[in-house]
Amino acid sequence: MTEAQHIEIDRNSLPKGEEVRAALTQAAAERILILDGAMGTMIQQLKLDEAAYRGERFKDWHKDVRGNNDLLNLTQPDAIRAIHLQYYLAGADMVETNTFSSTDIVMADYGMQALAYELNVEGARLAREAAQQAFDIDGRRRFVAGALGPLNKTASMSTDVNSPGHRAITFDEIVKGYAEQINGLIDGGADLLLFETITDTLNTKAGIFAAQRIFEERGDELPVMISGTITDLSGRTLSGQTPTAFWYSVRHAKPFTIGLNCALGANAMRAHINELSDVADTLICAYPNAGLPNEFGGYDETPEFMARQLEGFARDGFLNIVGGCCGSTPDHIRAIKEAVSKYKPRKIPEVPTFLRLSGLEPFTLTGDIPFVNIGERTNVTGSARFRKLITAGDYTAALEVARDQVQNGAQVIDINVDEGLLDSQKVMVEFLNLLAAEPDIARVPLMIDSSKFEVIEAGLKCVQGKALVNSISMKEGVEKFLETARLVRSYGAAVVVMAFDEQGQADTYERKVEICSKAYKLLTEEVGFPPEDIVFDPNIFAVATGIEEHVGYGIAFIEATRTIRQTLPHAHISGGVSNLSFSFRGNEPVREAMHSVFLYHAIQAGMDMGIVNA
Ligand code: THG
Repeated sequence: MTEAQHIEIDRNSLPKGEEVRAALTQAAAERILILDGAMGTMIQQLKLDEAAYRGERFKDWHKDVRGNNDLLNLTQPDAIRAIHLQYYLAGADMVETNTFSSTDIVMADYGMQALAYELNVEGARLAREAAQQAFDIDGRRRFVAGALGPLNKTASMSTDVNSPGHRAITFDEIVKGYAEQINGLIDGGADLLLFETITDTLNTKAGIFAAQRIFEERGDELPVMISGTITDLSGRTLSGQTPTAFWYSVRHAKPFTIGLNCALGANAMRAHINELSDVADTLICAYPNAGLPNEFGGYDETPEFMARQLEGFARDGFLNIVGGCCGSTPDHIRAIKEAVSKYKPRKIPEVPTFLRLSGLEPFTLTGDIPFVNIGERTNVTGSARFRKLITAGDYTAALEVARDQVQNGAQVIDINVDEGLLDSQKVMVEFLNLLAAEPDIARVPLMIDSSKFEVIEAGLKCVQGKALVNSISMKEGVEKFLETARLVRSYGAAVVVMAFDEQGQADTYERKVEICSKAYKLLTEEVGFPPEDIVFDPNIFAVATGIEEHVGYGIAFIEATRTIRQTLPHAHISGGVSNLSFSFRGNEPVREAMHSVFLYHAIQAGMDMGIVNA
């Protein structure tokens, strides 16, 4: 039989997330935990031929399957279980399931997309069985980490050199693929999930999105480990992020560990683990390769050598969980365990509560930064030039507008393509995908701006960094507000909240403060939104319009800013500064003078961000 098989699941017997988390947290407080070594290296040593990969069930399969290591969960289960057992007995507290490529997305290479769920169930079951065998031998509890690999397609990079905006896969397709994989892993008895060898952070953000949805559906949240890959000596991920930028992008998953694996040996990985160890307020997990590949594609670091390097990590306090990737074997794991066992595990540092955003590089709004310049020019409603370029489809020149702003000191850029004559959702996606291919622009975090939440959501599905959403509000009621805020959080973004409710935009001091206070309470208490990720916009309106009621608008904003900063801890204040001088359009010197005076007072009152002409 070659079709996907029906699988019986006894859900009551599956691990419970809360119990696993408590047990792991306690163990990790006592010692450095040990992860297993490479599965691929061990499989290679078995020298299995095409017939062995196929087994009886796939003997007539229409494609070659040698090299499809995950298929061995079905065709050579005893061999896979035996490898897991070897690692457990070598000292691993935790092994990774043999499911690195078990999504419909990757399995399509073999025409085996229909097997994805089954591969994961069986992969997790084999590791579970090995954990039981190990327990029967020595009475020690072992854990099963459901391994989710990086995929063979990427959501944030183009595979077509002639078309930098092209994408071979969408965020939604990745969510679907990982969701099926996660359900399989959990049904097979995985204790936790491990996103590993991450080359594209956006793929993993889709994976996190899928995991959260499944945890909610199943009513049980498993610990999640996240392990990126620094591809080479550039010190960046394949998709171009620095380690800290990567951490900021995935921190919303509240991962049990963050760390790195693969690509580099321990020596070359050291500085990057050190960086994560300093910034991450969660456990650190490192599992490097046994050195860099030699000319035959093999790995040369001996167990003793690798163990000595990793001992240095432990001595310097970088480690909570350690293991090996390509080239490592049970002997390596035994030596690593022995080497790190004399050291205390890393203590999770207290990190200050700052707004932390990222593009390819991190942006941290520390107390040393008085004001964040958000570039206003990549907005079709705010720049005639940008509107003309976008409507004409001249994205190359439109990208220059973005680049100019970054060069002129914009620390974030606001992107808005809300134009009545355009399909703004489509344009947002096209523009962001092109922008992602420009490292000198994409290094800064993005503010995704639209009055339509569908456009914002489409934008969030294109950015690997931690973005700012501009904006949400209570103008369509509290329920809609909570719903959009939850979604923003699932995508890992921070949020601008406009002082706007069902009665309209707040124009007085009292209304501004009242609406922002209510929104703050809802976000922090109902949604669990981190207060430092909330940016209030108490509405900058045009002054000196000749209309009597507009006279107090500037002061109302400034005084509301002062009160909000004093009463709503860690929240920020932003606003569209150029709105102020709308009645002087065309008269740049007057506008600039007005903005300077306004900002002078508003910044003193606590305005710490602004959409400005950079
Ligand atoms: N709050 C939030 N988001 C916002 C605003 C806000 N987004 C849009 C806007 N307001 C902020 N952005 C701009 C951008 C440009 C101008 C004003 C606000 C502007 N442009 C010139 C003009 O129209 O005269 C430039 C004209 C041109 O070059 O064509 O003034 O308040 N959250």
